[in-house]
Amino acid sequence: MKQNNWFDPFYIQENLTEEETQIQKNVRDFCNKELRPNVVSNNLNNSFDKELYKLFGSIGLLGQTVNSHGGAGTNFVSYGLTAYEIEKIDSSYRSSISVQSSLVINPINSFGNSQQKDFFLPDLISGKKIGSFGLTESEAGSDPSSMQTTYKKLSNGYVLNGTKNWITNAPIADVFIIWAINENKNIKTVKGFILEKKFKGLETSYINNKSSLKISPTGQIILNQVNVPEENVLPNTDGWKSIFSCLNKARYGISWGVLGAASECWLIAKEYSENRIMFKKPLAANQLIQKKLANMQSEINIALSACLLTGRAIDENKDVINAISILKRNNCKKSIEIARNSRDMLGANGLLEEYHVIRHVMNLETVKTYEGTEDIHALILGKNQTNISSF
Ligand code: TGC
Ligand code: FAD
Repeated sequence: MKQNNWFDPFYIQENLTEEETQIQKNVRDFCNKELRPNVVSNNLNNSFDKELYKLFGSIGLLGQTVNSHGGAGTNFVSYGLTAYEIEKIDSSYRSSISVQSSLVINPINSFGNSQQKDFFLPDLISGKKIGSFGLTESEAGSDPSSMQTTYKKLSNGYVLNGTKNWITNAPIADVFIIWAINENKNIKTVKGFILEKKFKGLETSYINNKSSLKISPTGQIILNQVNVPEENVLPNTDGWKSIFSCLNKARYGISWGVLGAASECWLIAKEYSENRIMFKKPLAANQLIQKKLANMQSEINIALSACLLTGRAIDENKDVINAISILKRNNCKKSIEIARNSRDMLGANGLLEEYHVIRHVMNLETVKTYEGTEDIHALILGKNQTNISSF
């Protein structure tokens, strides 16, 4: 009988297809070669090189589940494994891929017409163009239905006004998916628009001084009387459902991704505690330390198993709306706990950037917040269980 492995007790690797295993290995090799060497200095300098998008595109990491316009056409388990490997390095890089794939390429592919797909998808999938997704506003975070960004119908298109806040890639994007409501508040429709950087009246700004997700550029999108031609409206959206369907895909990727960050922290803490001598023996010889390691091993592996089951269900076209809220909520919560405990096990050294753990702790504060906070996902699950909305 094969000996049970402490790192993979539930035989997750054996439950992957050859193609999934190969994709995971390719992404891991890419990350170690291209991302890992500079991650500490990039984080310290808030530095993101836009050219990275072309590299992501060149190995099929953008819109990877799309099987046209240059997309790799992989399944959703492979997309999850990609997020897991990338977030081992830094949540910012996973965010770059999540936003471009789930929140920009996906809505154009799902709700766009063939001209829009032919025009926008090849450049977004190859990484020649960078995308952003504008839903949140200063007064509309957990409750996006309170948004104030409006569209007004003109004879030959629309005019948009408003400000989107806390938007990943806003300062560096070429393409902006913008969600807006009718300026006539009696008409309750929300529409999606594809804007381009060159549109008159569209401006962006950086949010400076973030202590978290520092490599990822975040900012505002300011829309001042922006004229948007009819051909830039996403024609096949179904109101809020369409917006949430994009979030579902991003939340699924995040659920795998945070386990990558947690896994890194776990292994760093394990190695450190095996080598650090205190009270004349390795830290790892103490029961309290071993309990922490056991908790990390358990939470990560249980969560990974649930991610794999969910990925398989998505690939079988099943509704996974509850699974995604459970995973987004649980995996972020457990991952930040693991990162904080790892930081604690490294003592003062855990505060140093070069040990990587403190960066993951800080990043996970963002990941826990965006795409529905822990409590918002609890309320979504509560609503679905009881049929009573608390919102
Ligand atoms: P509610 O009445 O619940 O729903 C309105 C309509 O939408 C449907 N729906 C969904 N459909 C598909 N998937 C889902 N997950 C869905 N959730 C809801 C629902 O059935 C309904 O359809 P219908 O036909 O009955 O009209 O709407 P609500 O206003 O009560 O919603 C409340 C709530 C809390 C669920 C929602 O507003 C929410 O999820 N808030 C969290 C906001 C959020 O996640 N924002 C994310 C912004 S993007 C971002 O953060 C990107 S970070 C990316 C990165 O850098 O990685
Ligand atoms: P709030 O909604 O003000 O919530 C504050 C607190 O109140 C939270 O703890 C929340 O759980 C709690 N709360 C809220 N409502 C309730 C309730 N009914 N009951 C109990 N507790 C409640 N958005 C985009 O559209 N596109 C992006 O690309 C994007 N990128 C982001 C990148 C970063 C780095 C960050 C930090 C955010 C990003 N966001 C983006 C925005 C993100 O989705 C929002 O921050 C998130 O939805 C939470 O909204 P908020 O910050 O306004 O918090």
